Amino acid sequence: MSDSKHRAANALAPTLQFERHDAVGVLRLSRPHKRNALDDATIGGIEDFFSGLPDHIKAVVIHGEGEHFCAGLDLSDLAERDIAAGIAHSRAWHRAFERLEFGRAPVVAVLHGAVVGGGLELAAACHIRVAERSAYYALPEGSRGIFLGGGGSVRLPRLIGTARVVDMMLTGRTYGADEGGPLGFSQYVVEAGAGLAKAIELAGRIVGNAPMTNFAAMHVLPHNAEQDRASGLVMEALMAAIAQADPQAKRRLRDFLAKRAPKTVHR
Ligand code: 1HE
Repeated sequence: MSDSKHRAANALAPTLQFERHDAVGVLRLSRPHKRNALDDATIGGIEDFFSGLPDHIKAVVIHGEGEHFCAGLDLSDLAERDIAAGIAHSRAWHRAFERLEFGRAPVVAVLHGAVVGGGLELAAACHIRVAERSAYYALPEGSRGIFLGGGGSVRLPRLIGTARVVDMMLTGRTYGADEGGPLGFSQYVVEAGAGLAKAIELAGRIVGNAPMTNFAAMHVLPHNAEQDRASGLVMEALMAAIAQADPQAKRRLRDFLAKRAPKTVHR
């Protein structure tokens, strides 16, 4: 085990576990007796994990231990919090999930069982979501008398549409994995128990990309979706020129022209 892996493993919160598959890091929410509810220590642990990601980890898979991905905010943390503490709490979630979303390594989430409240907010911050057929999505905040606080009011409407988020909050509507896939909750739907292997396979493909391409997909695409058209096109031109000037891109293009690279086929 390298020093950097030691550091990453040692720094982990007790409710998280880390395992390495070559250049893919697998982070497990590991609090199954509380259905992986996110307490302050776990949120801090997620922030620390993504802040200190060792250089040799090029993609991350995140999944949950037990029958559920994540039951959202640990409600026992909330009972006595005042307004100032509530704002600080929400901002801590924002920091952790921003580290995840705008870090160096793309993140693939494996969703199963409950993906609810803050668990759905965590999933929404990931770049790719693989849902097992048991996954279901809900925002119980409405019935608990609270509101989204982990960036969900910003990310979820962009993912599944504002009207759907409003409905989930107001009426407690839930979506299953199969209906959720085409609506944008996940990009993949797989059989029960197949999610982790699928996510590791996808992360392996991500690791095989040129790092500059992964950077552009993670950082430039979401930015361009939000800025005005003219700025987006300028940003695209700059990013395209930077990416193609990278030695990795040059090598990959030469490989294709020399018929050493795979063709683009539908699979
Ligand atoms: C919890 C939590 C939690 C379980 N905080 N302790 N999230 C929710 O409103 C979802 C609340 N949880 C549930 O609806 C259910 O627990 C589940 C459907 C996820 C799972 O049901 P089940 O039957 O498998 O487990 P359980 O028996 O309900 O729970 C097992 C234990 O986990 C139990 O504790 P125990 O000490 O009695 O064994 C539960 O109390 C505990 N537990 N979920 C604390 N969430 C940044 S703002 C985000 C705002 C939100 O996320 S609001 C949504 C909160």
